[in-house]
Amino acid sequence: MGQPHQTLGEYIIENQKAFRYSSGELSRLISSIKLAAKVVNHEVNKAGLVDILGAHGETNVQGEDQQKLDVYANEVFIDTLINREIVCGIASEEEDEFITVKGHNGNHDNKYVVLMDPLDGSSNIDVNVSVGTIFSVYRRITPEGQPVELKDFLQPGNKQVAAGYIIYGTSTMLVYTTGHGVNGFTLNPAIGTYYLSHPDMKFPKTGKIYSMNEGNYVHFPKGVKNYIKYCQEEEGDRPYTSRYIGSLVSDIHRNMIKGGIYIYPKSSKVANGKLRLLYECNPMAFIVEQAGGKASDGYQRILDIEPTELHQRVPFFCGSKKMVEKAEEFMKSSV
Ligand code: P6P
Repeated sequence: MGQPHQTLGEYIIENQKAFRYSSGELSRLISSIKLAAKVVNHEVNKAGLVDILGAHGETNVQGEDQQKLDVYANEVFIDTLINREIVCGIASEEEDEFITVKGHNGNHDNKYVVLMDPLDGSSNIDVNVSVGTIFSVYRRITPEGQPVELKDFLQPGNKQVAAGYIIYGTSTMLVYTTGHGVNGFTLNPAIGTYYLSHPDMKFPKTGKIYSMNEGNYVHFPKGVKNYIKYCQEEEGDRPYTSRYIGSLVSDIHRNMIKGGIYIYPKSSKVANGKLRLLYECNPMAFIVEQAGGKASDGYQRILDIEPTELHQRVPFFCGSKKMVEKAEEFMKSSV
């Protein structure tokens, strides 16, 4: 448990021994992410003032227009991780294939792989709505000393050793877990230091906010349509409030503080949903479960899904435990 107003650096040192592989490498990894987030935050915060808005003119493996800040954030996180000699491989939403990382002496001895969405919600960049970075960390399963392989990245989410997000909002926060609860650190931009502002974050067991893109209603499966009608009925603590800003990190962060459910289901438009399992759903699911919430694909636990592809998509139901369970009831009763 952190001390009030403890800095992130102090927290990492204090909790270093709590981590299974207490060699200090994971601490150095989190510290490198903390640094990269400050650099990206600096650009995000002045995006309106410099020529860094708008599309980069290329598309990523998802076929999505790459915003300039997407590309910039991707480069900053990759360069920072490589320079810290901790990871043997990196996968990113912005990279078609995984990146093999050698140590400065040309070896492949580093123990961790990182998967990330360097700037999630990028469609919000030009309209000044908060965006985020999501990261997921695993210990490699192939022998140290050999080049990293795809199987090191295709591990189920229940094998993650750390996961977190940075939200570039009205303030910049780093929220992460190493399997011992969830803690939130807020950046003081004046001095470039993160302070423990949200110790031991807990997802409310229930809530009154539902978050999804209802513009896709006609394409949704029957179970989702029935759940939406349930949320809108005049009964008990319902109708609920609809809140959706199209930025996964922001929608889930708000719901983790206030209580709520986020749903991005499969539909007749997107057969497996839109969100990627490895660097969006798994890390958010690890965080949400560590805070007492729940995350599934409408039927099975996200963290138990055996990945088959680097950029595979899954339906995503995530948030307050009782709300996810109710949504799952509708999904199961409408097959
Ligand atoms: P839609 C952003 O592109 C993202 O991956 C998530 O951050 C967000 O929740 C979702 O897609 C928004 O998708 O189809 O509602 O615009």
